[in-house]
Amino acid sequence: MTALTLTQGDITRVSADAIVNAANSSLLGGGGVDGAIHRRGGPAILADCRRLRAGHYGKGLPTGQAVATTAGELDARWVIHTVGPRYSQQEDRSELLASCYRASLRVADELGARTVAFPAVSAGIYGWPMDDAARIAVETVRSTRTAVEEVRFVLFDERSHEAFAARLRTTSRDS
Ligand code: AR6
Repeated sequence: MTALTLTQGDITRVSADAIVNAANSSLLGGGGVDGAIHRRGGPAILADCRRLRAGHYGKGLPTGQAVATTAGELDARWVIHTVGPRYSQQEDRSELLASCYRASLRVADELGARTVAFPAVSAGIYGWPMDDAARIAVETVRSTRTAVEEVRFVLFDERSHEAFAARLRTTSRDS
């Protein structure tokens, strides 16, 4: 069974087999956690992303999908880039957000990653309400079959850490 753990802090300081990036379709960097990962991980990550754009992902990485690159100078073997949906009040995009977690774990399994660190995908610049983002993250990881032994949610601040902690307390293991 996969252990779900929580840490408050900067995901670029975490040690894990794979660190998940809340990227955008371009794969060419941005703000938030994406900017932090490229800054601390160094240019090797962007070089890999450019290769992906020149090859299979010429049109970019679609929302809800995931792809791996080197982790550069981060304390990890891979960065798994996933593209979360922008929050919309008009349209329910929860399935796309759940897909980010499933697709990232699928890539992690393909790589043989045993420990994977996730940020709160879509809950920053893409505007997803934190409590709902936490619910989708926890429910999806709990219900996904994976060989990953530990999924660690790394939350930047106390408020997001508490949202995930509350969700871990209330979501039953077999949901
Ligand atoms: N470690 C952990 N969590 C972080 C860090 C960090 N170093 N930095 C920010 N967060 P966001 P999104 C939290 O905006 O909403 C980028 O420009 C942050 O507080 O990084 O999926 C991309 O290129 C929030 O709770 O990602 C896309 O264009 C969570 O990580 C767009 O932003 C996600 O916030 C993606 O937006």
